[in-house]
Amino acid sequence: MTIELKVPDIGGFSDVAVIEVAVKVGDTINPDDTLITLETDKATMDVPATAGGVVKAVNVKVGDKISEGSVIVVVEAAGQAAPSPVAAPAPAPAPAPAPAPAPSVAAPAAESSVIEIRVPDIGGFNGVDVIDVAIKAGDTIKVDDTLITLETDKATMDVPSTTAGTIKSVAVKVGDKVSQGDLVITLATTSSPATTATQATTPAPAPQPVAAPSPAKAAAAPAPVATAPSTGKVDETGFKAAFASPSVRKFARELGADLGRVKGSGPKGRILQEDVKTFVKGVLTSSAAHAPAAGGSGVGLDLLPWPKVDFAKFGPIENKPLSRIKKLSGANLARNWVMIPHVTQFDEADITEMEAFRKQMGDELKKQDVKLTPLAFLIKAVVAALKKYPEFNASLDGDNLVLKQYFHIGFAADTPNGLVVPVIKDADKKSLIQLAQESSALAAKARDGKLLPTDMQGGCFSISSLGGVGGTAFTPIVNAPEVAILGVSKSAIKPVWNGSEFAPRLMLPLSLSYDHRVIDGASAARFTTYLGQVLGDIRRLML
Ligand code: CAO
Repeated sequence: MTIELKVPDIGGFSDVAVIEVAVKVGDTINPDDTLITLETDKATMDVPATAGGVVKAVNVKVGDKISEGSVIVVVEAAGQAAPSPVAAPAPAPAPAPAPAPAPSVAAPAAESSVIEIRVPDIGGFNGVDVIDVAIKAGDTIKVDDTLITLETDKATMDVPSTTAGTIKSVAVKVGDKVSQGDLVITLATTSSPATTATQATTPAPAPQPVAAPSPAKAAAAPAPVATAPSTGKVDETGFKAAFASPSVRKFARELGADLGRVKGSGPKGRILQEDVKTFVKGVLTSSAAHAPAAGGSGVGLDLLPWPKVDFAKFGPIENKPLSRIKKLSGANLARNWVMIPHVTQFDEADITEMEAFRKQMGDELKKQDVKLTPLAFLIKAVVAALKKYPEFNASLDGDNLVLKQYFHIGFAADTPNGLVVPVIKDADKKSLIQLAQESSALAAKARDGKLLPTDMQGGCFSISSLGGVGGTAFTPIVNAPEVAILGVSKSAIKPVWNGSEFAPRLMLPLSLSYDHRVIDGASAARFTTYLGQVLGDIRRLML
């Protein structure tokens, strides 16, 4: 059904100037989205849509003079709502309406054969970026076809369709931020009404993470430093006095931009949306070059621009764009590397007896289909060390240290999609066998790309074990907002002096990187020494 959205009663004004047009043909709009901004000699006012749908025609342009009843846009309406044909004026900026709580299920719309597919449970994340929209209105899709791809700061995940059919409308676009329950598409189903009714009450499957970034990336909670630098404190007086339309004010509020500091390029110096974007970009660029240290200690950095070299001048080259995951994890690794003053403490643990016990138990446990690797012992030993040295189980929050009383241990897992860091929750309450079972189940889930965001949340401390691969030592990057990470390399038999002779012992190399703002070198040495004692004599774990 097509609907004309017209200029509503605008307080008796006629021939009012259109100063902004916020929509274009092909846009999918929701009720309350701003269509145009009008300006009288007294005020500017946004005219919001009262109906959602796809914009088929835009009948006004900037500079037009319009009055009550003029047609603004023609939309192809989505869903069953019979909208008022007249848009309502919004002379003052209104806060964005909170998204209506909606179940993460496909709910039937007006006709039993048209359903809505909404964002399912995405692990408690809100305002998640839409980075890809794989479908468009008119497409025919099958169950499990990817609709959109979302990206949190921990993972990207595809949202699949729960139902087959033909897409009537798409409610999201790249760059949107969505939360559980937000509408993704409306769909004319190809299933029978009976099937559709069943599907309508079936929860949509949780989105599948495509991959998550390296351990330095997958943090337990948002890092103490915002991912995007703040645009500064908003001066309310300056904000109110700024010459800008309500929609631009709302846009600036959403971005936290101080309108009083934005230079307007519109008629009579009016601030346009583009001006706000330029202002925010400027702040972000300068913030990146003067990045404050995590925790707000305010250390500034003046970085030289990246060298530009024409490599082709020196020999043949091939350009290969970085993958999205590499770009994402790279940004986080760079932040953690630059903002955290890292020190790495190296040590060795004598695991001769531990390995003998593991092998002995391993043969017994194999019958129960449990594979006992050194990782389970490492998790146990790390929990014991975190209990003894609580500042390692902490996060910086400004000038405060948040000490955690729970023991969730992350471990880096190498997968075809990249590195992910699943987290074993309440590791202190689990036996060696349970830790072995859970770590191998999580590693298998990671390799199959089936980890959920919740599987990667809440970590207190990370272990990065390259023991199964090789190497003698490395310097892992702390997984902010954690304050330390244990790197483990391949164990090797070495001659160790026992007071009277050299004895062959199996030595496990440990590389503990830590945030020197929180942890002193002596504490780190005590931590790895204690780890060595525990791994050297695992009976200590029972003390
Ligand atoms: N020294 C010697 N051998 C070791 C070892 C060590 N430190 N750690 C594991 N091994 C052995 C295991 O005993 C196993 O041997 P068997 O097959 O003969 O029993 C073999 O290496 C392979 O172990 P695994 O890798 O399957 O199991 P795991 O529990 O040790 O590790 C996991 C699981 C998920 C951590 C691992 O598979 C992995 O992905 N590691 C890579 C992590 C990574 O890339 N880190 C770098 C991140 S950058 O900081």
